Amino acid sequence: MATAMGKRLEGKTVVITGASSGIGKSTALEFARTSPKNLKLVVTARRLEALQQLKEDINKEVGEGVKVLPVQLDVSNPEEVKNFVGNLPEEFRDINVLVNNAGLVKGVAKAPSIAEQDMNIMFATNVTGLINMTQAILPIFLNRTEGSSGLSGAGDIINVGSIAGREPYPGGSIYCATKAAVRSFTESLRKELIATRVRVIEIDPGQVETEFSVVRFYGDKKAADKVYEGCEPLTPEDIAEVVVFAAGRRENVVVADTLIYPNHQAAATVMHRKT
Ligand code: NDP
Ligand code: 8X3
Repeated sequence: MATAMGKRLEGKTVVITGASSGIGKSTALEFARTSPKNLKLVVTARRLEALQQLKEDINKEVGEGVKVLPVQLDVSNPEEVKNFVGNLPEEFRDINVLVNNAGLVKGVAKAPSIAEQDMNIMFATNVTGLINMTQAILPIFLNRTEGSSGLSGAGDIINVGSIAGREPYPGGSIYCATKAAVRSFTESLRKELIATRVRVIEIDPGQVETEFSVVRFYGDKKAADKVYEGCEPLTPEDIAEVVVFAAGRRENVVVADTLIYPNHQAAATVMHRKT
């Protein structure tokens, strides 16, 4: 029997950015597991092969009730984002949920030694990419008339921020600034959309073990592994469960803002490690 959450998600179309790995990939799987009978998932990222594998994994696990569409999309490319909705097959265009998850960090350099290229890619992906995706999909939400509330519009924008957006730390100035920008944009947007049924949701994870640190250290897996030494980070599934929980609430409930730590963490820079 479907859970209340599963029923609420039934028939929806969900777009996830950054679904080739980590939190985005787990979020796609969690949506499929929660509402396996009738769901459409548009999974996007730059690595198409990983998305195709994800589609196979989902259909193997939950069957064909979940229609998965892998779409190669670089959110840092404004033209690709502009063409995204128009290029979707008709049956995937009536989007209900946008999970703005694609994001990355590059390096631990401090000013004045931060590489311009790293700065640009972080802003273009984490900030401009997220805003462009939101602007591309929001008109679909605003055109929707739903329910007896008298308010127009419906849909969920779920932005993956970070503890880094709340608490800047040395060696993360650009990444932290991008996530603070996400936080600020999200809060403005929620206020701008107050007369609609669109829900604007921010989910801020603490430390999660994904490819995030491997990307931060330019592919150096040893350096990445050190980040998690002596502690038990969150898994991407832990965050995926919260994303799906937020999307699966009754339409009048907005899980506006959530900070999720592993047990050993109490701030961006306060962590207990076993020695
Ligand atoms: P991963 O590196 O495992 O996943 C990042 C995803 O983003 C990948 O699927 C990657 O896909 C995608 N991505 C990166 N650049 C682009 C781009 N230009 N266009 C489209 N997709 C892109 O890391 P996480 O799962 O940890 O990261 C997901 C989100 O969670 C990020 O926004 C991150 O900032 C945030 N976060 C992570 C935390 C952590 O500790 N791991 C903590 C707090 C927040 P591809 O390379 O195929 O394009
Ligand atoms: C990722 C968390 O603290 O490594 O957003 O920047 S942190």
